[in-house]
Amino acid sequence: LSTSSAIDEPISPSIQIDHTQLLINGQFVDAASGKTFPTLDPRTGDVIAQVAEGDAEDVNRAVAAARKAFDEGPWPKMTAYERSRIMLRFADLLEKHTEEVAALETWDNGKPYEQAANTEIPKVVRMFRYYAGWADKIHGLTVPADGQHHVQTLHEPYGVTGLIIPWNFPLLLYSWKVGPALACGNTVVLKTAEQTPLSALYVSKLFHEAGLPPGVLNVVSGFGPTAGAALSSHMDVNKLSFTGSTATGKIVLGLAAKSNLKPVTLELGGKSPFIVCKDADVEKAVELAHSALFFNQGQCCCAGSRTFVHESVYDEFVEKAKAQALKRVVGDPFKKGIQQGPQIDNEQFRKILKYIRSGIESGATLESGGEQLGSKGYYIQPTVFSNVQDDMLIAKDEIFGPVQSILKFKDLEEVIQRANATSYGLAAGVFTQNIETANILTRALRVGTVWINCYDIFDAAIPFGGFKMSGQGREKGIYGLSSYMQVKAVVTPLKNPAW
Ligand code: TXE
Repeated sequence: LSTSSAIDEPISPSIQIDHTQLLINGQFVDAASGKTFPTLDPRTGDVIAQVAEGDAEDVNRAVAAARKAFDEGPWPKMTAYERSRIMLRFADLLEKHTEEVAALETWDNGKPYEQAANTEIPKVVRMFRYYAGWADKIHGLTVPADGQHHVQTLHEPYGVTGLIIPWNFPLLLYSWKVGPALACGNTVVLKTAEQTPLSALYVSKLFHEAGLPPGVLNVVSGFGPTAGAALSSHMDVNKLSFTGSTATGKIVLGLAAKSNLKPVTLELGGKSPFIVCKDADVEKAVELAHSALFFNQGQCCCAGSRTFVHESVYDEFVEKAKAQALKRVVGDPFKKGIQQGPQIDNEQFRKILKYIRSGIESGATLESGGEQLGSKGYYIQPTVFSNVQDDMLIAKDEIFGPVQSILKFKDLEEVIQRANATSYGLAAGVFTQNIETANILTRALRVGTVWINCYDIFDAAIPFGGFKMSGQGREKGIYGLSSYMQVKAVVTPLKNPAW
């Protein structure tokens, strides 16, 4: 395993924190209560900055600003082309500031800097360009209804949207929601995760520099039960989109129902099967199963967290998966070549170690890792379990950490039944050289995404979302766009049907 010395001496990121207040109506302001909360460096647990702590009163202020920006314009009243131009200018500015933004993301979240700078921020830029492209291409239909009427549909924005995001991909998920919401002409109140408030404030400032009018995009940092709940139950929010745990998703949906019945898009947890068939390219399957689980410290909703391997290649697979985990480079995420940084916070760190203990106690075979790495911060060794059984907690719950569980299967029917025997249904990986097998599995798996001989392909145009308790609605692509607009039917009598 990588040594812990690199972990004990964190590199100082060369960036200063400029924005820690709430962003309401185009201005950085303190919370009405004057309260702040610390945001922590996952490498050490030390305080990075004190951030304004928004609650219900601040959400009210932000929603009022977003309401005014929607009702009085100029955002929905601008031409779609003008909106698109502002989004494109923002994407250019963001691209120019990739290094600072990636540094903030790494500092606040603990993800490898190279991952943030080379993969995630470019994807955020791409997402805004993608949705900027849609802004002036949103069309209604003319409808050939029975009777003497001209019928058309208008695709209109909802109004004020409330967007609640988690900490695992702070800016990527910002782009998945803010991009389509703004492209359709909505205004936004965004509630960031309490663990990672910094990058959204920084980039939202850039958005205003790109020409975004005040009030169109408001950012409230704060906690779930206060700021998040106030946004979910607000009577003047017209649409809600939430990404986070299934438990909190249920609360948010309940608050939306009890208040004004606002529609809700939910992207929730997962326990995604990664199925390696007997005819798979084992080398490639090992490599991709490894990244499907360990990417982003295992903190992915679609992590391939149940690795099902056919009995004929099982021993070879386990041996290679173990070797791969032992090679994984863990350390200070600001260092070059680092593949894995610390977990987000003490709570997640404790939760993951508890699951590892439960795996050992329930009789799974610990092939590698299993412990904290270093003495500071929230680093965990890349951990691999084999001989995992379906009824073990590590095979049932979302661990959200660097813990791979390998299970053995005998035939297709059996693996389909076991893969589907979960309340989640976010994604699946299928590894086979046989097109028939791929087709059977693809259709049988009750999940929102199937990756065949690949994993974690996240193009802006590809829809993403869950079956069952992994969520409702879709994000990204044209499906994601439709979550942010409603359809109005317009019916006009035809005076002279003969024409
Ligand atoms: O999630 P929460 P947490 C899973 C993962 C993780 C677990 C807990 O298994 O271990 O969830 O993480 C806001 N009303 N995922 O506690 O609570 C909160 O402030 C309104 C999977 O961090 O779901 C934050 O902004 N909002 C997931 C957001 O919800 C509330 C990503 C997510 O927090 C609220 C993250 C409330 N009552 C965790 N309570 C994924 N799908 O990728 C909290 N929030």
